[in-house]
Amino acid sequence: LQIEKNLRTALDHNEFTLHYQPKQDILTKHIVGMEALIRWNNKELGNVSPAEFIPIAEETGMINDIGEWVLRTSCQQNKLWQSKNLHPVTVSVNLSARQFLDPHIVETVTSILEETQLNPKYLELEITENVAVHEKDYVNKKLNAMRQLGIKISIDDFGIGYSSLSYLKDYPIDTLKIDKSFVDEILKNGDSSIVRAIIAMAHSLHMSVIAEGVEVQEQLQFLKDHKCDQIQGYFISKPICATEFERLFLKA
Ligand code: G
Ligand code: G
Ligand code: NA
Ligand code: MN
Repeated sequence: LQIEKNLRTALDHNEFTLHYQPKQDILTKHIVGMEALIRWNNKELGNVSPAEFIPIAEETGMINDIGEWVLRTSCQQNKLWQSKNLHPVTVSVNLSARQFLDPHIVETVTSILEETQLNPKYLELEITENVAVHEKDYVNKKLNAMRQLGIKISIDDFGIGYSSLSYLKDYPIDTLKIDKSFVDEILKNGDSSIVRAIIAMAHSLHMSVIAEGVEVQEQLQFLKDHKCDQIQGYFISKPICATEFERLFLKA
């Protein structure tokens, strides 16, 4: 309740910031993207994890305004870096199911792209499998409208959702993001069959595949041996503020 009350005024009080976590091409080792992750510091509550307040924002509907702020801020930041002639990368933004299902989401993304002048190819939306369980024609229409804008779509936390796999070949999806729980299993000897299966499936569906939660060299090597395209995780970097991201990953 205390969280909900303070969350209502958090946008007006500028209490949110974004952190960015790099995504690395596994072969070239170049940083090719970053995931924007929201952070909240409140005077009364201190730092509150998004794992705690995002579900509340979803239940109360506040996620629409907060999510719009995340989208605008990450597009602005990415455009700013590109204007400074830094190496261009894609920014990935988490979109909760409620945001995806909002009837105005395509217009919102369109106007933010216009407003910030970010080339759409440098924006990716990460949606979860739970979106796929909604009415198929509606989801497909929306994904196609997003694709038409020129942005990319990835499926976050892939493999742990409740949806069937049948949507994968019909929906216009660019990337599968292997859930951390499967990446963890690489270290438990002989239990990496799911990771291998997801990589093979992504490639046979002409999608790219990224592994999240990569923490050690052994996982990276396994993913490289099995032709995973990109990695994200503490092994490369934890999520960091914009200033640090620019200094560490975008400067030559
Ligand atoms: O960054 P961290 O690991 O603390 O994030 C915890 C959870 O919050 C993750 O599931 C992440 O996807 C989610 N999250 C972080 N930022 C955003 C955001 O901007 N929008 C949404 N919908 N979820 C976010
Ligand atoms: O649900 P989603 O995949 O968006 O969650 C992203 C969250 O995972 C972020 O909060 C980020 O802080 C966390 N994260 C990113 N890389 C790692 C990692 O290598 N190990 C662990 N434990 N968490 C990670
Ligand atoms: Na994510
Ligand atoms: Mn995830």
